[in-house]
Amino acid sequence: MGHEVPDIDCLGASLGMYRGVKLCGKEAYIVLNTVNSSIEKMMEKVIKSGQYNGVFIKSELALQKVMAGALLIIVDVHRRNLLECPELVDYAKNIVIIDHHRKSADFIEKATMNYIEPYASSTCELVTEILQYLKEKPQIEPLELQALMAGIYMDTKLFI
Ligand SMILES: [Mn+2]
Repeated sequence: MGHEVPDIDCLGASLGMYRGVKLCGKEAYIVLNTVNSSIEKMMEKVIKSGQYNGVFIKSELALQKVMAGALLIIVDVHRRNLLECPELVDYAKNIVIIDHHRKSADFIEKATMNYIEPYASSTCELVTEILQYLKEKPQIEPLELQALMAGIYMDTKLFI
């Protein structure tokens, strides 16, 4: 799960971690309630590819999965009130946060693991790094790589 009104860094990081979890042999889902204009183009590609049917789920289904013990991975945000679905935090037993924003006072304290690195260009950069450590020569779909690249590209303002 990312933040509300997700941007391309958020979507790229979500797709990257989706692949990471799949590479670990586990089921994975991405929480997304509505598509906004900044991720519209990428989501069109995602849907067109036909590879992600049932992957994007809404808050209600995510809540059920979290209540059943699913690990909650939060990307590109670490403040409860900015989440796509804040309630997930209340019910998740295990939470991992991956973010590049400067830590604010109201960060989610109950997280099992925090990877908050303000010196990283983007969450996509952090996720790209994680993928390399998850598995030797990870097989990542071209669309997911595109999304990760797009996130880095956007958050660095075209690498500036
Ligand atoms: Mn970002």
